[in-house]
Amino acid sequence: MTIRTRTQVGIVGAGPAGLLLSHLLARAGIDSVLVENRSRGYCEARQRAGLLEAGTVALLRSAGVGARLDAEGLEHGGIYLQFAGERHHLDFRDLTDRTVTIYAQTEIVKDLIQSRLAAGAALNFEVSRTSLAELDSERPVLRYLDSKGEQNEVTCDVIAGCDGFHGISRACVPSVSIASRDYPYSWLGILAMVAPSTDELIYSRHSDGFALHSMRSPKVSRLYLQVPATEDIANWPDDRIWAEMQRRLGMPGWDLKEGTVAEKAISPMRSFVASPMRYQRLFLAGDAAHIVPPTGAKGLNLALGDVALLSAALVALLRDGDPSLADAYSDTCLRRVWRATHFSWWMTSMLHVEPDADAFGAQLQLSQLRYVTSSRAAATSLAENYTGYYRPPL
Ligand code: RFL
Ligand code: PHB
Repeated sequence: MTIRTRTQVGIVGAGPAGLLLSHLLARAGIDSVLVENRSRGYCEARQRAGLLEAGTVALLRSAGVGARLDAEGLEHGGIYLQFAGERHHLDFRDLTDRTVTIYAQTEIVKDLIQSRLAAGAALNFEVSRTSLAELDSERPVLRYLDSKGEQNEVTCDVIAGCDGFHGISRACVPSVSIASRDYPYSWLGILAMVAPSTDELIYSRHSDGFALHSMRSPKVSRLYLQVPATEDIANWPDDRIWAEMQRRLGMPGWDLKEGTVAEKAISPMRSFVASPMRYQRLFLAGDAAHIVPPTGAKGLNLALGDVALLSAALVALLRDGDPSLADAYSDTCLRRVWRATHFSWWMTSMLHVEPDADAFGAQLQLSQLRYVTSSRAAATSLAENYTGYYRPPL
């Protein structure tokens, strides 16, 4: 037997994009049904992003889900860029009057799930066989098997594909066009149970490869190492990871504290943009439409920025009968996405060692690093992109 229901917006995916969209729509009186193929526990534990632009912080605050972020987030006024044995500070407050905030994606997801469930929202975890149909009709359909194995069919006004890079929604946009780059390296990321050894993030270009010292809280550090694209995590016992971190991040007179490695994983690096981000009554948002390498810390910020635009567009469309924002949605998002795509590619290219690097490539990177740490104009350009060139609408 098929369970048939009706909603205004069918949302695929309980990542930050899908969850914030369902929250913003509910605040405007629009109902939604959200389906997610993983468990709630899995979504709340998946280690990913950690750095929020100023505009993203303002967006979460204005959406009424900023209380724990305000209490626990770590506000940073800059970053360190390290290369050729020197560590330089870029002061974002001075350069742009803006800051960034460390607050883990896992915490945003927990805050949003809690707030949605407290409001009685329909969040369906552990679904399977999600599929979309009748997208070019007035009533697109979302089908899935629920966690009990029952067939469900939800008739919607609109469907939002917030199902990440490996989801099903993007393939439902006919003649979608893809622009992408794969990078010849990956990031090995660890979560370490040790207080951060730095007050602000350190991005280090070392001749053995890139390293990043980030953090999650005053007691937990998050660190990354550039490794070959095809690297196997089995080749990286904890003592090898720490030895490499010490080599790539070390500076005379500065101590990198080591601790228990609670988690480690390797992620590939890719730039990918799908366009358009809409087909009739299907709208894509977040990683379902675009991904960036993590060097610029843009992925989560772009995903939340997309749904800020999308929720405003859907409220205008479904409540007021005004299609203008929905019609502009894809172009508006893609302008922001391409700015972040360029910035992320540029940061990545400046800081990573190419497997076939020659002296010419290495000297260009060093020259660029010297330029952004000595020219106020160049530093300001980095700072305004890093802290968020486009702000999401509030
Ligand atoms: P998500 O988070 O991937 O969520 C998509 C959800 O959809 C579900 N799903 C389905 N559900 C039902 N049916 C199906 N057929 C489905 N297929 C998939 C998935 O299970 C999942 O729950 O996408 P969303 O919401 O667009 O959010 C995007 C962000 O997660 C991503 O951009 C960031 O994590 C990227 N990122 C960073 N972004 C930043 O802004 N700042 C950072 O500091 C930062 N660091 C990072 C990162 C990503 C990383 N990795 C692992 C890729 C660091 C790393 C290491
Ligand atoms: C993180 O804390 O996970 C993080 C921070 C900055 C980046 C990438 C990842 O550029």
